[in-house]
Amino acid sequence: MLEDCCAFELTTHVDSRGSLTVFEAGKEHWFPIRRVYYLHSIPEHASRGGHAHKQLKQIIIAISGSFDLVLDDGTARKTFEMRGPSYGVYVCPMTWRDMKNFSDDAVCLVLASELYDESDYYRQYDEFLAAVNRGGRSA
Ligand code: T46
Repeated sequence: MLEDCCAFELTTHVDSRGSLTVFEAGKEHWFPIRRVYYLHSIPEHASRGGHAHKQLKQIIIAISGSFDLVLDDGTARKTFEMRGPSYGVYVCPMTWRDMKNFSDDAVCLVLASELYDESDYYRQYDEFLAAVNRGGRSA
């Protein structure tokens, strides 16, 4: 459900040398992290995402630059403006995501609950919607 996805502030320590932002298990976490990846060198006008996950939980952070993250649970849609490295969004399972409007310097860090598994993806929106209408169960 879209209301289970949420934006949150990470703790940032700022001093004369710059800033240090912390993501610490036991505080800002919804799951044990099993995989980390990041999107970078994204061409102008490119979009990414365009899929949902059956089980995977993720946290998305714009550690550099900016982009828009559009989340859709099959009934409602919400856009998160990812504009800073101290701001994260928790994306729960069964949420379609599209990412667009990347700035030149955008780097998107993703903390994921599971290893990569292509069978966890819905890459066709109509299949995703059908699963939502079945109550989130796989075909
Ligand atoms: C998501 C958004 C934010 C791997 O081999 N291992 C991995 O861990 C991942 C994430 C991808 N891949 C391969 C699969 C494809 O051949 O990398 C290629 C590009 O993946 P994809 O088209 O899924 O990339 P995005 O940016 O559209 O989506 C990714 C994640 O897949 C997705 O879970 O939420 O980033």
